[in-house]
Amino acid sequence: PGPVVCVGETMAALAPDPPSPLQSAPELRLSVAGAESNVAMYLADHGIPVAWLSALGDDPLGHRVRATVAASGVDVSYVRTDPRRPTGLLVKDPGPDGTRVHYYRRGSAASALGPGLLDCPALRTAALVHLTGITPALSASCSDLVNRALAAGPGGRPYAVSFDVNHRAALWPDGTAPKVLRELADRADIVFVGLDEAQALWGEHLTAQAIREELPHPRILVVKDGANAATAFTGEGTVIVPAPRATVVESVGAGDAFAAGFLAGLLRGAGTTGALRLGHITAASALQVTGDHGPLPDPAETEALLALSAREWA
Ligand code: KDG
Repeated sequence: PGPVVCVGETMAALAPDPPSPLQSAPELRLSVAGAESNVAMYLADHGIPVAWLSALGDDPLGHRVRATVAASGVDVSYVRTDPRRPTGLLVKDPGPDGTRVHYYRRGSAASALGPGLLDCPALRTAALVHLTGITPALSASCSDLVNRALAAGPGGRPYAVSFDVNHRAALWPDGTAPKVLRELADRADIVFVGLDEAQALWGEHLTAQAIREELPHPRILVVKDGANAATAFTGEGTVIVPAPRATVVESVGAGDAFAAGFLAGLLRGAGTTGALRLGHITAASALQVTGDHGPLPDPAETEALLALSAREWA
């Protein structure tokens, strides 16, 4: 297959280190945060050719983001540099009730992206385009970009689209997220959504099966239930793979890692069960680190995990 193309904003990220409330934290760690570039970096770790499409400011943080994503083996040659707009920033505020995220991204370089990005040559050979529900919330032009990427002409789309719902409540102050994200997700080929995320968006008591009824069209729908299991609904039926026990240092980035593992599994022909397992294995790498991107197990260990019988895995 041609390479995967991940499209979306990546920001510089600041977080108190060690974790403590921002108001009094003595030191902050600078890193990089972006759901789609996280997916790209994990795909590259799995040996899948992948490009990341976005825009960054012509500023030191933008240069740092570009270099960090490139260092993971992702093709960043199509990332635009916008001389007039800054790179976005995310600041984490860990507190007793979890970590709150503060965004400084309005008017960022990536928020000015629009449907014109889809003329990028990288998309001519792409087998799969990965998008998330973050992008349509960034600006009207970003929303147009996602809508256009999901539009199917008479002959269908030239590439498959995967879409991670990635509901970020802070980005949807007008309350339109449930409707917009359901409509977008239902037009994608492959969809990832968290059980709790779907319940917050579309109904507190939804089961995985009921979420499938909300999103009947995607060829593959993956409903992730955190440390319990992930369920894939496909044309051939429903597959549930329990999550292996994992050490949890910080869960941010685990959803992106799961998506990358699942997509890598599909692209390698591992089948639905193998793809779900590779999703869990990759998510476990993200759970073990405070940043979004942790090291994968070595390939031999991964192969051994994929070869386990269902009973040995669970
Ligand atoms: O997906 C994990 C974070 O890196 C991600 O949430 C940051 O892209 C991000 C966003 O917009 O919140």
